[in-house]
Amino acid sequence: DIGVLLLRNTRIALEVMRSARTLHQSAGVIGAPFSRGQVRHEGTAPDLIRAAGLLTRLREQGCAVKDYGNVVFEDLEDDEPPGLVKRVRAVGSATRRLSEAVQAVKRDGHTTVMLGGDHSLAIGSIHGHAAAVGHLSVVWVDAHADINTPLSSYTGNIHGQSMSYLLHELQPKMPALPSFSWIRPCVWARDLVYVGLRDVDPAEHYILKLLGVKVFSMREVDQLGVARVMEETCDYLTARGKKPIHLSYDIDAIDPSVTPATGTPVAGGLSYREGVYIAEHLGQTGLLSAVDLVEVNPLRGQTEEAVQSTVSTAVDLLLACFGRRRGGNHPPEYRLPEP
Ligand SMILES: [Mn+2]
Repeated sequence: DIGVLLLRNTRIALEVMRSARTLHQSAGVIGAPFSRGQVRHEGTAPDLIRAAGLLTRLREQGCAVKDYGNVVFEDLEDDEPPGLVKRVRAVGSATRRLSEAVQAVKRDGHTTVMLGGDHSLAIGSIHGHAAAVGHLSVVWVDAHADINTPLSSYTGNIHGQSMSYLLHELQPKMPALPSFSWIRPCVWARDLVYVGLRDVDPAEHYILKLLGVKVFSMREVDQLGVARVMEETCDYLTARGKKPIHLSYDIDAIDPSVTPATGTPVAGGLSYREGVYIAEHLGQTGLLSAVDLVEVNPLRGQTEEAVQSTVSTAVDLLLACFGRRRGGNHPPEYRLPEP
């Protein structure tokens, strides 16, 4: 009867949760509603991703979850007019606050889940992660390389420059920006892998070649298949020792037919299945220490369905990072009920 079924299912859920605790899976979730240099207030991506059940579903699959809420950013309305870099003070301040928030989550022992917001936030997220744990590997899944320097950028958009602030090798090419003086570069080019690129500026291509950065563009995904791309990614990153992995996942890496509600969609992206595979694979390494899920932008969805599809894909990517398998999961101590 229904009562027995409910009891049994509750017991299964408890067993799943217990088994996950023995795996020490725990997520510390931070919302960062900040995009294009501005604090966002209504119907933001972090709130939509939570409303789509991210926390509940992580707990149901056995992951301990602590929600740290949204970072409170300074609303710098009187930012300097755009020059070399757009809204430089606002972004400098926001990324600094996020770096501090990420450090606090890492001190509590969780895998950080940062819900953006735009990809400039990775400056703060990666900086804070490295400040807390030291030497990192970075897997940057994106249609774009986001590695322009402030001087090579055509647009002045900081969300297209994030990696340049973080890479040791690029520091001689970086102008001094007052609001960014707190940042210490913390990633070496050999510890960075890109997956999914298909819209790379000439200066970015030059930088990637100059520094010898490992890149699996959509061409390599087509050529090798996503399984081999991820195998090679992890072999490359762990060849000189196992370091914590920072996954910076831009939703625009996925094809815009699946995730249309994003600021800079580019045709020819990862399928839903390839996108999930990447998250599953990195989740299985046991090294995943921080995840950014950025560039979900409800304002850019043409329809309610477009926003829903984008948000639910973001949730599925995060569930895959924390152990969800498409072939199913069960706790190791599960036993079939006896008649
Ligand atoms: Mn990006």
